[in-house]
Amino acid sequence: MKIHSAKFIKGVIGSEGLPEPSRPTVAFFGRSNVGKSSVINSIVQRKDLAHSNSRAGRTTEINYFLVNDSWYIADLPGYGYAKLPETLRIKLGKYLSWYAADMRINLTWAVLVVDAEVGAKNSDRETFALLKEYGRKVLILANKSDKGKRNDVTKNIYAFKSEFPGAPVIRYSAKTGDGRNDLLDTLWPEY
Ligand SMILES: Nc1nc2c(ncn2[C@@H]2O[C@H](COP(=O)(O)OP(=O)(O)OP(=O)(O)O)[C@@H](O)[C@H]2O)c(=O)[nH]1
Ligand SMILES: [Mg+2]
Repeated sequence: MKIHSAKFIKGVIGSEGLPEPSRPTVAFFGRSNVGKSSVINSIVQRKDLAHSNSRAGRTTEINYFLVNDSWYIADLPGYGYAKLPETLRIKLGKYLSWYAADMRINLTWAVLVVDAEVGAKNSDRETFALLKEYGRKVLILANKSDKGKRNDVTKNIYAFKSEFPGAPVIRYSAKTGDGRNDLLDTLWPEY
């Protein structure tokens, strides 16, 4: 898989204004700060296409990117940010549920980014259950595998396989690019 172009299309707020035309889409779900935007940057090998930062819980819109002029990547707002006020947390949960459920969105894959250093949280399990409920194809991306003790990372990745039954699990690091070929071959095998 070779990526020859990637550009920002638009930020979607609310349930209207999805980009037209509808195209095959790979969407990135995950806790705030788990590295969704960094993973997207590592895929397209651009430093700052998707906005990544250390201030968690900021992004509330869905950022759409067009890759190779043919399919979309969607960078979703992160869930599980502890400091988010309750009302916003509920709103965000509803928003992600809508996205998972709306069949106008042609999701070829929902990539659930989890933290390989700390393991899965309840919010990750809930998001997995939500995606499965709507029949979405889910891939578990164990990001930040460059961090922490090697043994702990290996144990966590092993646990992901039983915590997220039926989903492929890929060991990844947005920082080093480890796992990139594996990920691209799984997401876009036809390229
Ligand atoms: N060591 C290491 N750090 C990473 C990795 N991926 C992301 N980070 C760091 O983690 C922090 C959060 O990364 P983001 O890409 O902004 O995370 P996000 O999931 O997009 O966060 P939200 O948009 O707030 O939901 C940044 O400081 C990144 O540099 C990784 O694979 N390894
Ligand atoms: Mg982000």
